[in-house]
Amino acid sequence: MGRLATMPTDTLPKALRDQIEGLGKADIMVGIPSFKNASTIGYVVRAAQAGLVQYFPDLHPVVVNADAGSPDGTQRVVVETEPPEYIESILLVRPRNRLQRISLTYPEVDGVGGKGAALRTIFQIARALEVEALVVVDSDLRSIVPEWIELLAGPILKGGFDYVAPLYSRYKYDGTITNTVTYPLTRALYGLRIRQPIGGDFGVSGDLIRHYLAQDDWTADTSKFGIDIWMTTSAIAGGFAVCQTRLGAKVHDPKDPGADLGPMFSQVVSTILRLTERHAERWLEVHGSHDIPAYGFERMIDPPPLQVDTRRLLDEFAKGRLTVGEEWAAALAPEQLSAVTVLAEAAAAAVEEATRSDTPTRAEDAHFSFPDETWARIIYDCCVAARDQKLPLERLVASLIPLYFGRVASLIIETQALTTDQADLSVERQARAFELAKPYLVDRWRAGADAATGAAARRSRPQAVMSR
Ligand SMILES: Nc1nc2c(ncn2[C@@H]2O[C@H](COP(=O)(O)OP(=O)(O)OP(=O)(O)O)[C@@H](O)[C@H]2O)c(=O)[nH]1
Ligand SMILES: [Mg+2]
Repeated sequence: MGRLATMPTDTLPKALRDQIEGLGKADIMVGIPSFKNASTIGYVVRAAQAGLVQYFPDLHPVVVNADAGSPDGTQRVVVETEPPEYIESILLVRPRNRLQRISLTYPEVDGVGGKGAALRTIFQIARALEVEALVVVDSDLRSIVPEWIELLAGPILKGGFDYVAPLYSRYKYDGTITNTVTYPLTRALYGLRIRQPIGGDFGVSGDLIRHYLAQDDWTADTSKFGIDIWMTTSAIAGGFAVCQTRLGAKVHDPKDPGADLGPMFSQVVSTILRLTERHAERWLEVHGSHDIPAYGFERMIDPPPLQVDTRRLLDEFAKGRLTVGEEWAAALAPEQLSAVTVLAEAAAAAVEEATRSDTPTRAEDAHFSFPDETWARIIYDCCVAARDQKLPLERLVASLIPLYFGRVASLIIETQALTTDQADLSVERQARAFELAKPYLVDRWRAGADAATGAAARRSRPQAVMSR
């Protein structure tokens, strides 16, 4: 395999490179990042194998699991899952090439491990094997079926697309980081209505993989959960052809935003703010938004419900006044700061009502509403504050978490009696609010940039005088 010697896989450890060399060539790859997913990954591997065998019997397929070194036997499950021959026998398909499958422990990137580090290894392997299409799927999926592989790779292999984002129905309280930040912000900034920019299940072309590996903006957050928004934004900013594919319902390990999603929010939002600054030239001139091509049959499936502790969300928001009030004052424009102060008071009152011993009111029934426009402007204030380095990015984003909790609580209160489809209308309404408020962002962005240039000019003036 002399071919591989020239491939830039050199940041991979030698043992890994040997393993990759043993794989030879591949046209299509499914990459599965994992961390303690022993109970669910076997099903994902079987579905991926079945999809490759059934829909791409003429290609050279490979399945790669990049695991964090999970102590629960995740990797053992992967290598012990029924082999491709089993799939061939149950599907009655005779593929032209034998499917290969490996599970490896991925190396950290600059000392940081996480989903993004796992995906970086997956990209490196995909590049070394010169695959035409890479499909990435999460290892905690319950609703994946073999067809997902076709739906995610088809637009690349048959339609000439480079990036395929998932389109699925998620329970109305699932995907709250997507619904409140990444969807409306990506849509308003770049003008593309990508409904699930951090869904976790993607198709990527060989060209885009090479582009990813050539970027020089990898950070610790990208090595963790910042990876999904980094992939989507880098594809858009790089001018790659992006589409969506209809996968049905997303069912996976449930997460309660108030309890589980703080760190993920920080990693995702730090990344999107950083990229907003980096790609300002790509979005400053964009007005409005448009749909992007969607692929696949529309199915009607209802995802199962998810329990969320609304009282806790309101409480965390109210407590933000004490814990991060100073950061709010530094990051937010005066109108947003006073709106937030009033809202946090209301949240505190709702929590008190909900904990009363005599006639408690459920937190879901509280009169509490966090307006779309206030939320959109808060996010825009944070974009500007991050660019101006008003605070270290970590502190800025940490102070946004209680506000996100307040915003999510408001959406839950508003949509509790609605179906998932109906609740989606609130997310669409909010996305339009982001578009309508975009001139506010552009004005602040340009004014700040002028001020920065002016300040730089003023700083350099005395020198000019001296040198004269
Ligand atoms: N390799 C690796 N994979 C990870 C790590 N943490 C999470 N993952 C994988 O990343 C995927 C997504 O993680 P989840 O915890 O399901 O994230 P989620 O909150 O469901 O995110 P969404 O599905 O985007 O809503 C899963 O396949 C995890 O196994 C990690 O530290 N290392
Ligand atoms: Mg998940």
